[in-house]
Amino acid sequence: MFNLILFGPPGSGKGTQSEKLIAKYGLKHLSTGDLLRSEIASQTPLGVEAKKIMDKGQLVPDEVVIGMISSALDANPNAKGFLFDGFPRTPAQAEALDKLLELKKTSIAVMLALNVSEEELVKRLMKRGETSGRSDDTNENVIRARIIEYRNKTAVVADYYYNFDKVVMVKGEGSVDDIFKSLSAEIDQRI
Ligand code: B4P
Repeated sequence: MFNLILFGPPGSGKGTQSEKLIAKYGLKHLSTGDLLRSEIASQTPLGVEAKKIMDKGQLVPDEVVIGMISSALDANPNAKGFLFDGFPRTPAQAEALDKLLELKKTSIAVMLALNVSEEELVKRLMKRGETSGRSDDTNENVIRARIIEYRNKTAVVADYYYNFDKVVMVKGEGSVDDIFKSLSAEIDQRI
């Protein structure tokens, strides 16, 4: 089993690159953002609560997203491997993920971390907001709040994986295809 984390700030290209990587490598895509948005679309109690938090640009509580990931892992016993997109976003989520994978006798092979400047992130998310219908993409203040939340709570997750020598930084600016080639080269060395 090959498990990888695609890491980076909001708008760094995680969702964009994940689509291409799962098609190439046959991994199961687990995006906590997508899982939360599907709860919102179905108007479940979890979705109603999550929307209030996401609309402020804040992180949903750890126990909620860890529970969602745990269920998704159980629901895919025959997966070749998992691509985690937007998860883990806190050290507590990273520790929980390690434990869940250990129970399944597997682990994270690598964290690929996309590096993008803040101004480029804001530009991309504002542009996506014109068409995506995502309420967290339309307001610059909310976008900046998400980036601050990333700096304060999420960036440190990379340190957790640095301790295990599992982090590779990848340039996240340039064309989608060039970034995809760089990510693929790193995966090909390890898969
Ligand atoms: P996510 O759904 O994870 O959303 P994101 O970080 O905004 O998007 P992503 O990084 O995937 O977007 P992409 O770059 O592909 O999270 C949304 C919210 O959910 C969070 O704020 C939080 O509230 C909550 N949440 C999710 N996971 C959580 C967790 N684990 N714990 C707690 N809360 C959680 O795309 C951005 C845009 O850039 C696109 O329009 C794309 O077309 C464009 N783009 C991509 N690559 C480009 C390139 N190379 N050049 C130009 N544009 C590019």
